[in-house]
Amino acid sequence: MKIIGTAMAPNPRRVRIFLAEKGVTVEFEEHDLMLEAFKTPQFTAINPWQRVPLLQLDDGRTIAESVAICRYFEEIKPDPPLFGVGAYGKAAVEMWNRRVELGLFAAVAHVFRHLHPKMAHLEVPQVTAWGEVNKGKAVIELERLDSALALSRFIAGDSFSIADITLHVAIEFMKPAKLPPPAGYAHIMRWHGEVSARPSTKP
Ligand SMILES: N[C@@H](CCC(=O)N[C@@H](CS)C(=O)NCC(=O)O)C(=O)O
Repeated sequence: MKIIGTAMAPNPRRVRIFLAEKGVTVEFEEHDLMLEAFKTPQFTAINPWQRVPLLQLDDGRTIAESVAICRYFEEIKPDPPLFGVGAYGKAAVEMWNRRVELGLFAAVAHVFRHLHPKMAHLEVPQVTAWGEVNKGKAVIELERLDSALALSRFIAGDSFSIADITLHVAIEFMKPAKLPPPAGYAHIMRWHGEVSARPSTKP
């Protein structure tokens, strides 16, 4: 099996961190998304959405979407559990992962994709006003997340989970999106210091 992607792009990075936390090694086939590597007819044939990461199993079946790929490995290797434990724990991780993914991660991605000149050939059309609107949405999400992290060690409670991986990558994505670092959010900074010290999150 192999994972097709661009290693440092945010979504493939989420999967790489997840696998490092699991202690699972999977071949990574690197292509440069900036060179439109995922818009070719060959790649479009295996993923019409033209996005990565994409997990390709030995029998030829594929799984797209970062969370779905992580779910696959959670089922194969349940320890350490990164999708929560028990009814409440699993639901809490799902809730926080979706909140972060649909909230901060999406806002930062829209800022990057709609405002960064290097993305003009990939995000067609770039809508400057939408990029600008998402700067404000990112701030609202940061405020909410900071309040949540005042109450717990990790975003979904006492244990590290996939929701922390999504949040970590979203925060790191702010730099290439040219958003100011979240230095004013004390609880996010406390949490970010701890998560950044984990070997899995080293580039
Ligand atoms: N919802 C998807 C998003 C995947 C995605 O947007 N990947 C970006 C890289 S971070 C991509 O493939 N970009 C290629 C392009 O825009 O052409 C997931 O979670 O995997």
